[in-house]
Amino acid sequence: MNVKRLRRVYSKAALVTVLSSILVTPGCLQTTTKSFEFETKQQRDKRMKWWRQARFGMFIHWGLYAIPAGQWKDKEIRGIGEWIMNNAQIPVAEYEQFAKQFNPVKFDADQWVRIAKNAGMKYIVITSKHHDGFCLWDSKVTDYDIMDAAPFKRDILKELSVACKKHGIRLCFYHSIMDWHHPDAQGPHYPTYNTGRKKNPNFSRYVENYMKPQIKELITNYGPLGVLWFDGEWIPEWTEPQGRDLYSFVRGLQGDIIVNNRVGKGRKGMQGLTKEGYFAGDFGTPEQEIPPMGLSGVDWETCMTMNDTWGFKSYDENWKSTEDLLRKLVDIVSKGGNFLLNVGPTAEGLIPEPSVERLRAMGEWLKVNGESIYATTANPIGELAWGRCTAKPGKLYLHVFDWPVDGKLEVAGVKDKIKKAYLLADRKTKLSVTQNEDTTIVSVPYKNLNTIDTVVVLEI
Ligand code: H79
Repeated sequence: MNVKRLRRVYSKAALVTVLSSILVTPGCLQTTTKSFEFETKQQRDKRMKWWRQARFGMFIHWGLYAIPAGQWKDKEIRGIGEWIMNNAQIPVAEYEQFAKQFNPVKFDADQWVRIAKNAGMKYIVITSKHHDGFCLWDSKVTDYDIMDAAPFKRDILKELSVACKKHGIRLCFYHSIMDWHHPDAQGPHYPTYNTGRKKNPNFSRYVENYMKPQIKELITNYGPLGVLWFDGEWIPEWTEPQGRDLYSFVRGLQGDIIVNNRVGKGRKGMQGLTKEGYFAGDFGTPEQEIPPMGLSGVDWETCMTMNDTWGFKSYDENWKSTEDLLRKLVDIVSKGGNFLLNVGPTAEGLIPEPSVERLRAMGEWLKVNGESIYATTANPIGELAWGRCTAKPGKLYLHVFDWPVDGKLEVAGVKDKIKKAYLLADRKTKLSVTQNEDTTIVSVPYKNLNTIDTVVVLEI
């Protein structure tokens, strides 16, 4: 949220507080959905608390597109796998046929959640419905879902909600506003569903009679949810007032839910942060990128793929290394953001092995160094040539990517007196520190404990 919007919300909050004390009893105020937009900073901080502490989540893109897996009529289709219906210009009636083949017998919700948990992830965002319109839960307003159209006949989201509760992971849903299947949405825009120009005149009927009832099902039958993560909001049919209305609708169904900024029209392209002015949504959503600098007082989350697709593609082997992924997590957290890292399970229901391996390795590092990630805040001391910095009250965590060959770690920008220094992975060994006006030198062992990121803790 930007400063202007904050001010506006505060002044509205003050006004509502005054009015409500005059006009209505506190009990009545809670029943109006509109009041949610007028929360105080304290109320907002309370609502955002778990999310700001979590820092690391799993994105899951799963749906019918896992069946073609990037291939259509013996041709490899360029682009992200979950866009194949649009990119290969597949007619609705033909794409629907995939539903009859969707039988992911190896799907094990408990195992997926354990993979996320062992990776050190605190929440899962799964595609309840992507742009192709196919629904992974038993929806009462359509037959185009896992229970009615597919042989699998198991409610995937229900099984995940049970497993998430069991393992203490927050369940969240990605939900596409754009819908290439629905006749009142982008279905008739075939052959290019994502035209950017055509408008379906019946779109508000889709919103009121289909999308909102579905969102109500998701929140009431699968909640409480952590986040509703909207997408596909760039279609010309969607407007900011509709976004605000949807935001209020969602918060009205679950007061403490968190909603991303793609609910309305506030996002700045793929950089994802929210534009100046009054826009709905609680956090910015950079996609496949990390903002170049820290952004204090702004909530944001970078979402990213491990290879070059969100939905499974059988021939995409362009995996980022564990080193790259882990340093990206640290870079994001040092700038005050969250990292939502994607997996694209196969049509059989398996998370690809290269993803599992990388997640396991990230989890191992986090088991030792998690204190320097969870519930930390952005770097308070300025850029560091050899790595990154995260902070907690009384502590600085120096994430050393490039270990000093001479054993002298130079740290500029520390104003406070350092009381104690040690490696997070070896708390017993005290490190000696010499402190001048602007530069601090920490004497570290000649060899690092971890070649990807060894964390030095300074207690101040
Ligand atoms: O679900 C994954 C992708 O399928 C989806 N978002 C992630 C999380 C995605 N949708 N679109 N894209 C990725 C790329 C398309 C970007 C564009 Fe635009 C849409 C270019 C023009 C319209 C958004 C709005 C970016 C710039 C303006």
